[in-house]
Amino acid sequence: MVGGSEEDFIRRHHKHDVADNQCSSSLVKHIKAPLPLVWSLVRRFDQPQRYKPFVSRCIAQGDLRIGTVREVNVKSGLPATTSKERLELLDDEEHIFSVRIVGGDHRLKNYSSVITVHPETIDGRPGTMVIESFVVDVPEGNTKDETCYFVEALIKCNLKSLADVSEHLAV
Ligand code: A9S
Repeated sequence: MVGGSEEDFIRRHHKHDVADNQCSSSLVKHIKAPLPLVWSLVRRFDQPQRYKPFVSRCIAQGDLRIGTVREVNVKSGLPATTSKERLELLDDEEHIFSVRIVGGDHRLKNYSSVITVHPETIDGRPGTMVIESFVVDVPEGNTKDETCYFVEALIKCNLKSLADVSEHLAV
């Protein structure tokens, strides 16, 4: 369900140029924790494992500047072991975080994602709306739907974990 303001934010920050051989989608998560706490987790390009359940290890060369690259190792049981990712945008004013995958032994080619966080009130208390969108090539032998379903399932896990970690820290 995409509410009014969600659509506006998606239109403004989550536009991706989607080629014929690509798929793209966006997901929204409402978290019962204040924006600064949620953003402090999202913005740590060097430590995705703070909330991402599939990441076992991450090494980032350098600091959180545009162009910094991280080597992500993921847990066993997934269709990959490593992912090499570049920080594309980290805006601490607008709360926009963007990463592009530039390598790894997985099948997500030309994957890039944008996360924006927005303050909101949930049950009369400070909350955060997180919007994450992506665009990725559809691999040979897969359909757009299969690819979107696969990536959306992983992002849903990441956003659920981000909510759990944030709400646990917020008590
Ligand atoms: O981690 C993210 O933000 C999003 C995704 C889709 C990451 C996926 C992944 O790390 C696996 C979990 C290993 C699945 C990559 C890059 C490829 C996969 O096949």
